Amino acid sequence: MTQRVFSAMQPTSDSLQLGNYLGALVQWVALQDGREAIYSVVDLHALTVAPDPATLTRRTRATAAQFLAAGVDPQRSTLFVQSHVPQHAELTWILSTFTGMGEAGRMTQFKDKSAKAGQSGTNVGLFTYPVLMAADILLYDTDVVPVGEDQRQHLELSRDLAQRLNSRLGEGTVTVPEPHIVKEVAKIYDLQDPTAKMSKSSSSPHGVIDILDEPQEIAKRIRSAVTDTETVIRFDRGSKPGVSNLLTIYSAFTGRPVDDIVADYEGKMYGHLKGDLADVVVGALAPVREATMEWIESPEKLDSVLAQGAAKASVIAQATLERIGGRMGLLPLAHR
Ligand code: AQP
Repeated sequence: MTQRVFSAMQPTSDSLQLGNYLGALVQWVALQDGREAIYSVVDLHALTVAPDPATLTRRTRATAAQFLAAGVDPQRSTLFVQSHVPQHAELTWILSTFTGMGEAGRMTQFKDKSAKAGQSGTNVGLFTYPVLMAADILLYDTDVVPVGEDQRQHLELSRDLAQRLNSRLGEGTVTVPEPHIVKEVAKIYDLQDPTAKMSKSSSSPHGVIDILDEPQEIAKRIRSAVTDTETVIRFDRGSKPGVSNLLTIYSAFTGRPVDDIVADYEGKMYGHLKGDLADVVVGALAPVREATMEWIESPEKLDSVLAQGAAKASVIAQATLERIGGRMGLLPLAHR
């Protein structure tokens, strides 16, 4: 049987950052070959940060536009907005009754984000966020989930919940998903703080490359990336996190092994590496930026792609929800 792939991103920014692009989106595009792919802009997840309404709407379209611009093909794959398929919220409720308070409380993303926001700024949605993510994945009987390393723990919870459903409600209730994490680009680090992951919601924008940034801005951020006081270009995540991050990005865009790149830069200065990397990144992102703008300038066309995607996704989602509800004893709605 054809494997089914599902993955999603939150519309929490006008532009995806380089980690979203290399850690996830590039894999999404590749996984469309020979598999059935379903990709979503998860706007319900983004509500956990209480976005301004107009901003959320704009970012939802902009995020979908970037998926399409990067190569998600709506002829081959299903692309939809999470809130257009209400079964996500329904399954979340069901799954929350299978989730222990303890296991939800152990999620490091919740611990980090709630520590930053403080008790008054932390909503219940942030706590149940991984349950909604599990619902996203399990609704589609997903075999494979391409994500970055930062999402591994959430995916583990989705797997535990799938196994729990199958053991309580009977084998075959849902498919147990497998992660697809590409080791080399599993984590792209902040250019100013290369021990922290690059993130859309980073406290300082200087360490983040937004894929829609102007070329000069991208070049500037790469040139001012934090390195170290040595002058040798080599890959060593422990003692040279900044240089190693630059090498990872270089390798991801050129498809060349890190060792080959290191060999090319023997005896050269960090400035050479940064200058060349800026050219590589700017060159690779220019067509994505251009195609994104074209989609954003045609909102009707974009909304129509998303509506078709939601219609396709709903059919699968409803079948799964009815199967789970039926096995739990929820009374099926009689046909009149
Ligand atoms: N730095 C990263 N390196 C590799 N992969 C990354 N991803 C995110 N940052 C990196 C992957 O991108 C996808 C986006 O997921 P998301 O939009 O649900 O949010 P996230 O993981 O929390 O990403 P951000 O950019 O840090 O968003 P905010 O700041 O809004 O929380 C996922 O597949 C993720 O693994």
